[in-house]
Amino acid sequence: MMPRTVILGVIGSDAHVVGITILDQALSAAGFDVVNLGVQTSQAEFVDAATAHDADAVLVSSLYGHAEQDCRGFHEQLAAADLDLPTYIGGNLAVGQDEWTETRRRFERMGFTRVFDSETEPQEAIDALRVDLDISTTETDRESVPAYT
Ligand code: B12
Repeated sequence: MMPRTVILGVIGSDAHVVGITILDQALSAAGFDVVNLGVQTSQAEFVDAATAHDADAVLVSSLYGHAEQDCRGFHEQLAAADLDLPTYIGGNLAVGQDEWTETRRRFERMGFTRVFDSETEPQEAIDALRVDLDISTTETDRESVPAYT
């Protein structure tokens, strides 16, 4: 099986690095090729890296509360670059007192394939990638996350 390449980074002016460091380690240990763009990554940098590395998925992190602004137009940029791949976003995405369900829906409407909250364990993202990228595992592993419809 060819290793799958995932682009990982913290979008916008956000400088919170601990979350993506942990995700990078967990994804690498699980066999993914991780291109870690680090903190304060622009939309264009995500798009360019996904193109350059022929990426299988893009994982966006945002902790500081400006995820919605920072991601506006992101999926249009991906489409303009002819990139059709799963996009995940995670971290601290809620604005004010928003319900999580509402927050998740908002980011799904923006085009993200999956939306994760700040309680997310790296294994959840790994399980989701295995489903979305059709990476075969045992049936038991597959049951831990629902297929995206
Ligand atoms: C440490 C910290 C800082 C440090 C960051 C140091 C560094 N270089 O990383 C410093 C002091 C610099 C900082 C600054 C600021 N911070 Co700060 N910070 C934190 C704090 C205390 C911990 C973050 C952390 O490292 N957590 C540990 C890691 C392991 O967890 P994590 O980041 O949540 O990541 C996990 C999950 O979220 C998830 N995940 C994250 N991304 C993704 C992506 C995908 C695709 C998936 C699947 C999962 C996933 O998986 C990760 C691993 O389990 C949090 C509060 C908190 N307890 O979360 C506030 C917090 C994130 N900060 C906050 C704020 C407001 C700021 C500042 C704006 C403060 C200011 N006014 O200056 C600045 C922003 C500066 C900037 N440009 O980014 C707020 C954000 C509020 C919001 N989102 O609504 C928080 C929540 C504190 C609060 N309660 O108010 N901060």
